[in-house]
Amino acid sequence: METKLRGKTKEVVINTEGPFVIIGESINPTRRKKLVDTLSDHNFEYVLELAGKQIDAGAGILDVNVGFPGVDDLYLLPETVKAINEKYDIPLCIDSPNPEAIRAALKVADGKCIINSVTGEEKSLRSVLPVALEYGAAVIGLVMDDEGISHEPEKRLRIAEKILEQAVKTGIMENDVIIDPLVMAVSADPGAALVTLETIRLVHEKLALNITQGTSNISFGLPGRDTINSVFMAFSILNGLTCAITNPARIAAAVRAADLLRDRDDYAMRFVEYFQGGP
Ligand code: THG
Repeated sequence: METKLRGKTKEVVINTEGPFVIIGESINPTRRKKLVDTLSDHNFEYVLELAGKQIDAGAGILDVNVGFPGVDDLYLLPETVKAINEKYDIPLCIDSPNPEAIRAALKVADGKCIINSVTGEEKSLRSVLPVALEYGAAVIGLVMDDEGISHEPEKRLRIAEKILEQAVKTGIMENDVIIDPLVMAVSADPGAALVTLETIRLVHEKLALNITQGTSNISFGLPGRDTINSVFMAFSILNGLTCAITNPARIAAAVRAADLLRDRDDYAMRFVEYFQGGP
């Protein structure tokens, strides 16, 4: 299964049979005061710095989230997308709970983006899927619905099936649906990682779709976050994860090693290149 994305010219393929794709997480104002301050001033220099650093560290796609209290995302999301597109040729993952802000961003974005995200909630399906169709975007489906977030992998799978069914009914291609099994902090719920891992396995086995996750969510509130994130990433990849919203500077080495060990890196080219040119 291939999900093809594009920047201005550069194509990036998320492929269930191919190397893992890192979606850089850092353009996200949560606990980044400098990003809130600069974005509030409509100053995009820091966003561009975060974009450049993540690309250098191995991101193939960039997540773009400008959500903070009081933000005018209808204005700021498209402006941020424009600023990134002007400087970097890379596909974007438009991360917002507001379908109107997503639409405004897609209207000005280069190439083919990912919408992050739609859920199994009726209102979300109704408002987001037509936007994906209109702009030819791929879409991340979060496995939660009007009843909330289930602790049962089977139930999360059923929501993934529902999102896929509605997307296809809307006219979106099956390979443009990427499922997010939901990663919650293991510090708050000791079973959280196992539920996500089993959901990944089920979605991979039953639907064979591309699967993503917000990897760093797993380690909120704990020390040694990079270690937790890397081990969780390795387990997730083995179960069928094909891309992740995560921090490339801290996890690309583990990801390149996973590709190498799974015979998805001919002659260890990417692995060796990473360590020769890398940090
Ligand atoms: N699924 C989908 N989209 C998502 C998430 C998901 N988008 C947002 C989030 N979850 C993924 N992005 C992040 C970004 C940053 C962090 C975690 C998840 C993070 N940041 C550091 C912190 O808060 O301590 C601070 C930044 C830093 O210094 O690196 O942990 O699950 N579809």
